[in-house]
Order: sequence, then C-alpha cells, then structure tokens
Amino acid sequence: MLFKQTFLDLSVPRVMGILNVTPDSFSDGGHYNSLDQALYQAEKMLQDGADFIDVGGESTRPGAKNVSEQDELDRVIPVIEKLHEHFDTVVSVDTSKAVVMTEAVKAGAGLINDVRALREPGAIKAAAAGNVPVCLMHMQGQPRTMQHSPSYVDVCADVVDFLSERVEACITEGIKSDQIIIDPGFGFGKSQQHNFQLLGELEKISVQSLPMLVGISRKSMLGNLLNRDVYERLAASITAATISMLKGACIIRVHDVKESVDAAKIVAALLKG
Ligand code: 8Y7
Repeated sequence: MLFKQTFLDLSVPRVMGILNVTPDSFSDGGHYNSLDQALYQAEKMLQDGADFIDVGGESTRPGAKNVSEQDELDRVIPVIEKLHEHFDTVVSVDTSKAVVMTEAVKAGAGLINDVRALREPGAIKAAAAGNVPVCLMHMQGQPRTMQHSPSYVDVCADVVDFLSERVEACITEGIKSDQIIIDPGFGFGKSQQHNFQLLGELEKISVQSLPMLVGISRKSMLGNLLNRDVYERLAASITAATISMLKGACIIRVHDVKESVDAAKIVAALLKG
C-alpha cells in the first residue's frame, strides 16, 4: 500500500483532525489560539482516534485577510514542535508559503497540506527539499475572491485537469509520486451546485491512482443546504465524509474527530467485508 513504510497505510480510511491556530478561523471562533489550548485540543483529537493533526495558521475562508510570513511562523511552528515532541502522530502543516513549509518540516511536520497546490513562489522546491508527502488541493481563484463567480466547463474534468498538471509539476521538481495526495477542494472557488456535482461524481476524481483527501467538515455547502449554522452541522459533516469515503477518499479532514473515526471504521469494515 502507498506510504506503508514511510507514512501510514492508506488501505483503510484515515482521519485528519483540524487544528486552527488562527485568531479568525471560521468554525472554532479562534478558541484555540494559544499554545496550551492548541495542545489540549490536539491531545483530545488524538485520544478520539485522529491519525493526523493538520496545523494551520492562515485562515482561507472566503474573504479572510492575508497573513504575514512571520505571523504564520509564530502561530504554527511552536505548535508543530510540541506536537512532534509529545505525540506519536503525523503532524501536517496547512500552509502555502515556502518558508513556513521548510521551517515546519524542520520542526517535525510529516505532511505539507497546501490549498494552493504548491503554486506560490518557491513552494514546490521547498516541499521537494523537505522530502515529506504533500497534499495538492484544487482551488479556483484566491480565498479573498474565490466565491464571487466560480465558473467551470465541467467541474470534475476541470479539477482533474488542474490536479494532473500540478502532479506533473511536482514530479518534474523531484517529488516522488508516492508522496503525493490529491484533493478536489470543496468550497474553494465552487458554487453550491459545483460542490454537490463534485461530491456526486467524486469517484471520477482520480489522477494516477493517487490517494485522495477530502475536506467537507462544517462547510457552507452543508450549511446552505440545511440552513444550519456552523456548530449545527455534525450530522451533515459525517454524512458527507461517509459519502466521500465510499467514493474513494482515504483521508477525511474534520473538526469532529470522534464521530468521524466511527464513520471511518464502519466504512473500513464494509470495504474489508
Ligand atoms: C481544506 C483544507 C481547508 C480542504 C485541504 C475549512 C486548509 C477551510 N479546507 N485543506 N483546508 N482540503 N487539503 O473549512 O478541503 O476547513 S480550510
């Protein structure tokens, strides 16, 4: 199986817990922005069965402001160091900045999760030098404006074309294909209709049989459909994660780890049986 020796066996679905260390992150209201609170939250997610902890210091919600390199480093590096020191888990760094990637890997990060798919200056080279797996996510536009007027000929085909191009760019720069994960990027430059079309045809999102990560947890596509605010989207999040796993996602990126791990175990039993 992919990653088995160096990383994690992805033949069963895995759960990535979200740890936002942004003061303005949309769904935890910035409750966990101090180091101790971040570690407490991470420990709880690991007790609940998370396989990865994704540490992010830049809010990418629609309309969010850009964060400086220094602010991002100050937010994420101490947390990554402590997680690496205290816990046996794969620490993922959610960043698009080359310097943050380099410093995060030095601090112990074992995965780079980039919503910009390594398109920022120096990012591919930093990731290749870091020699850790990368997650390449599809996004149309930039976070500040991506929801203004997303447009596609065919959302699934366009996402696959984009991810194929990014995978090739990574391989050209020396990233091994067994260190690449793809992600269709729910909510990133996509209308309500695009998001559900993508979910409905998720099994078509495939590039060189690479593993796929999906993040739908608490996203607006669920809230818009159900008219529920962000803390009332648990059932919807688990349902969407379950659909994603059945359609091929092998990592789900979630806020509600305990419930998601239960769902992942049911799917694992089903796939095994
Ligand atoms: C995703 C993500 C976010 C996602 C990957 C949120 C950082 C918005 N969403 N990374 N990041 N995939 N790989 O709602 O869908 O968590 S931020």
